[in-house]
Amino acid sequence: MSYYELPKLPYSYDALEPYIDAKTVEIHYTKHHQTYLNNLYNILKDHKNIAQGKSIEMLLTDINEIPEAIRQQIISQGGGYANHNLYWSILSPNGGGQPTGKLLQALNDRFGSFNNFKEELGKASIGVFGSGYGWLVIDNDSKEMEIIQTKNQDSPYSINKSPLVVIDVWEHAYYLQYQNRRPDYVDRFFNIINWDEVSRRYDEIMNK
Ligand code: MN3
Repeated sequence: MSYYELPKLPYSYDALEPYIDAKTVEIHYTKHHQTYLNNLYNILKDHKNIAQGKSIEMLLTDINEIPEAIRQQIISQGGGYANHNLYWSILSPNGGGQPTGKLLQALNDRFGSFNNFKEELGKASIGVFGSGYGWLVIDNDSKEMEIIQTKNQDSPYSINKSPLVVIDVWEHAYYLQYQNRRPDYVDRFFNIINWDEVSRRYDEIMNK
């Protein structure tokens, strides 16, 4: 199953400072993310046919085809792996600001303004009760943008949505630096969102 790999972090551990501290990035990536992948490997070890030729996104999209005995484990560990793949990829030390072009237009159309969008995604992320995520997604049927919350490691792919932006609000994502101040972490998260990458994803999803 060498096709499920830990994606290389596209920046150094300290690159996201002062918004996310180096120790948090290192532990989040080398321990939490890696552990989801390790656990996924262990589950699939005895079910090699399930993952044959399928990306993790495909596996989560067709989650009801997974045998019931291991379905929840795939949701948790496969979701944890996929959610973190996306999380690191949409962050950049050169991020922040606003997107441009079609994505900005779409955000303006859907949410009234970029600032309204920010406020709504922030509110949704801060408001997750317990561990989970705030997301900007595109519904695969309507192609409408939506802001949603998920719990634990549940994936938007499993509810027919394609993710654009993810804010991890598990405590492991911010506690070392922000302790209980989740709103501060979420607020500052917008300074490191890689809008070029999000725009690339937007075009890819809309052109599918
Ligand atoms: Mn996490």
